[in-house]
Amino acid sequence: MAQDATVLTDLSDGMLLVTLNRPDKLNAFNEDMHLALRAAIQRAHDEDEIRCVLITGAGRAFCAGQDLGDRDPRKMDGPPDLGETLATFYNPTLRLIRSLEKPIVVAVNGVAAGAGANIALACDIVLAARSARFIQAFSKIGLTPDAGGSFMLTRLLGEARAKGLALTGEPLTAEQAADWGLIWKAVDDAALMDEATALAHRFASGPTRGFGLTKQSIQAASTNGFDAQLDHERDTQRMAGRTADYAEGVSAFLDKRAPVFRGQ
Ligand code: T3D
Repeated sequence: MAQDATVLTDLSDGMLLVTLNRPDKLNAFNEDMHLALRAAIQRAHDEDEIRCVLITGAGRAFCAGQDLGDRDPRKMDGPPDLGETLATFYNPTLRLIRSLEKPIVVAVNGVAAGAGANIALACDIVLAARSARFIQAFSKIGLTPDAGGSFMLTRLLGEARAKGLALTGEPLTAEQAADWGLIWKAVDDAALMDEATALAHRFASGPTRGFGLTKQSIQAASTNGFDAQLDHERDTQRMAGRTADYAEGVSAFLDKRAPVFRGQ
């Protein structure tokens, strides 16, 4: 693993650890880090051996969103086309995260601002250090929530809290984020990585295809009506019922032993 890379990856026992690695810039996104994160998530799509992803940040922050040094208006000919940068850099990664048929755990080790906060929120299980803060920093620089933030905040919190966070740009503590249902859990700083790693390893030895279908089903529920969702459950359960891991789970229960899931 190249220690100077903007994203570090390490695969162990089915878990791909992905570390955003620009600590001097609070892991803000430059183009290189965008491409490296995307490549890491694409790898998780492509390799059967990877059964869970854990994302965290190097140093004291999780991610401060876009590197604003790359957006200095005094060094540009005219206003940038930020729609183009979203389409080129952020949105493909967000789509890869949401469509990955394997769990993604995030350990938010420090401040998560702008797109950094929203990338974390797009993942499946968000654990955050008690000292971490979630900041919809966009309004402070005249922008609007991106990286899926307008979608996730509104669905997870409702319009009142989504607008409150987006318009004020006030930091939300990890504890408050957990109380509001924005994240899974706030964890003592010293325990964060151990807890996140244990959870990710647990997922990495679980019924991977069932997990993938569960993600799909819960994500579909935010746009489906009740009838459509019942049909969706019928279809996903049909697929889950045909997996080897389902047969193993039921056999293990009947044999009164622990199941050995192979992700098949
Ligand atoms: O542009 C597009 O393509 C559209 C997409 C946009 C997506 C977005 O994410 S827009 C939002 C961009 N992010 C921000 O506006 C957050 C900016 N950062 C902050 O507000 C603060 O740094 C934090 C609240 C995150 C943390 O504050 P604090 O006091 O803990 O740290 P600090 O002193 O402000 O930052 C430490 C260093 O990191 C500092 O560098 P220095 O002085 O030590 O050399 C600071 O400049 C650097 N840094 C922090 N955030 C960024 C950054 N450098 C570049 N870009 C950053 N986003």
